[in-house]
Amino acid sequence: MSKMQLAYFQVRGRGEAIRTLLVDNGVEYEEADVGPWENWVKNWKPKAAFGQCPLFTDGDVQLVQSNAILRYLARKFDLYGANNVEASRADMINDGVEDLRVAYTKMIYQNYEAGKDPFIADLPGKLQCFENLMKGNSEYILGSKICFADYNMFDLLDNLVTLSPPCLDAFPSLKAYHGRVMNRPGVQKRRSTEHFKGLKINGNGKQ
Ligand SMILES: N[C@@H](CCC(=O)N[C@@H](CS)C(=O)NCC(=O)O)C(=O)O
Repeated sequence: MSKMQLAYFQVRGRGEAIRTLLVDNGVEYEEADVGPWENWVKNWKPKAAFGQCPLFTDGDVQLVQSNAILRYLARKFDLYGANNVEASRADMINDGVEDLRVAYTKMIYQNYEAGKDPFIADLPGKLQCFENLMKGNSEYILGSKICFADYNMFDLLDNLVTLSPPCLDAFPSLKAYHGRVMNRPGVQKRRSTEHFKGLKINGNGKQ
C-alpha cells in the first residue's frame, strides 16, 4: 500500500501540526514539496479542491483544509476522544486555535511591521481563554490522552513563543502544557529531523 502523502510548501505553516501528529503516532508518510510558486500554480493548485494546500492523500482519499486533515487522522488513529463530549471539547478548542491562527497569519503576511506590536499587546486576552480551558487539566486537552487538537494548539503556541518569547509567562497552565507537548519523544523526534530544522515558520520568512 502506498504511503500517505502531505503536499505542502516547505514551511511549517499549516503543515506542521499534521506532520507532528503523524510522527508522534509512528505513521510513515511522504512529503511532497509543492513549491516554488510557479510549480504550485501549474502542477498542484488545479488539483486542490479549494485551490490551496496542504493537500493530503491516503490511498484513494484526497483532502484539503488543514483542520479536516487533522480530523481525518484523528478518526483514523483514535485521537478524537472517547465520546461525543470529548470530541466536542477537542473541536471547540481546535476552532479557537483556528481563529487565533487566522489572526496571526493575517498579521504575518499582511501587516507585520505595523501589526506585530499591537498583535502581541492583544495576546494576553486571547491566551487567557486558552489558559482557562486548560487550568486543572491533567496533561492534555482531554486529560491523559493526546488528541488531534493538541498538535494544533501546541504548534500555534510554539509560533507565538517565537513571536514573543515571554508571551506564556503569565499563563502557568499553558506554559507547562507547551513544555509537556514539546518533550514528548515523538515530538522531539520530529523536531530533531533535518527537515524540521530546515523549515521556516512562514513562507515570507517573518516570525
Ligand atoms: N483554510 C485552509 C487555508 C489554506 C491556505 O491558506 N493555504 C495556503 C498556504 S498556507 C495556500 O495554499 N496558498 C497558495 C494559494 O492560495 O494559491 C487550510 O486550513 O488548509
